[in-house]
Amino acid sequence: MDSLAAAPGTGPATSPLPILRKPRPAARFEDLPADRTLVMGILNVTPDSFSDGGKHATADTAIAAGLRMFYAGADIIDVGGESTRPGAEDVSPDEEQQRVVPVIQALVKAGALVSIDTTHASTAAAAVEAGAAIINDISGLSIEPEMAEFVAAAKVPYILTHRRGDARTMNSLAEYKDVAAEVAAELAGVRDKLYAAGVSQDQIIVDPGLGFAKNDAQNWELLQNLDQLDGLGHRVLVGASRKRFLGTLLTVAGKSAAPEERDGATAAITAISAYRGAWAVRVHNVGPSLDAVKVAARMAAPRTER
Ligand code: PMM
Repeated sequence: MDSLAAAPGTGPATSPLPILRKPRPAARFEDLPADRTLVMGILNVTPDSFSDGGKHATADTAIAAGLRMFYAGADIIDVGGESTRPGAEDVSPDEEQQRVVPVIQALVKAGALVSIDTTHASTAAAAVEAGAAIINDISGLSIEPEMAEFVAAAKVPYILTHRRGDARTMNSLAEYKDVAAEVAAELAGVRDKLYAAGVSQDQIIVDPGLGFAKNDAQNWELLQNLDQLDGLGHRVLVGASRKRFLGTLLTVAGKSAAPEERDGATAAITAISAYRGAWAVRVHNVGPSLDAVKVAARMAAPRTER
């Protein structure tokens, strides 16, 4: 099975599962490096995600892909079972859990730190039970407000992403006078709901939600004004990877670049975000972003004597 060949140093292919390394102690959020920007690898276990849809439709291929990212150096693997692209169909929490739980269990067993990309509190709970250490909710509590109580009780970090509307309506809600100020203010509003539920300040990671109810120009404006998000006083995550505005930027002969052709531009955004002090970036192709983080860290280091 080709997933076995993919993970380096895994020994002979005697097991039907791609997990051949010894289980490692569970990775902990507190042990993540604090001296550089982190790289979160995206693992969509869905038949229809916009940039890698269908590639990881089964648990085995998803586990192999997650292990490849982990062994390549990804700090966090973000596992999602529901497509977030505009117009995507809803997936029931049951089906979502069937997709993600075996994948999370296998990655955690291998020693990876896993986040769960979900808008459903029951899926967040099942994922945490399976070993996930971070909840990544792109709905910003808007689909299931009870997520706030779960996050408070579970005491796990929560990624609060800015979005207006849902996958069906968000494109029509991209109207702002000052996109960075409004995104920061709307995030602060949801953050206050998290506080009211008992979530602590350092549990919250904020994300501008590039592409979620933002047009191309608004995405760039947000990236130019990331410091407005810093002002909220939380860690900041940037998720630009392979998004449409990069395809538009790289248009050749009137043809937008395909998602897999956007990894160079993604790594450039990683370098800039890292240089500006982002806590993490969320990317499909982890290798170039890991290099970009190293470049940014070196650039930011104090000048050495000649
Ligand atoms: N983007 C997508 C999905 N999940 N989560 C966070 N925190 N931030 C994002 O920008 C984000 C996300 C959509 O992209 P994908 O379908 O390629 O995962």
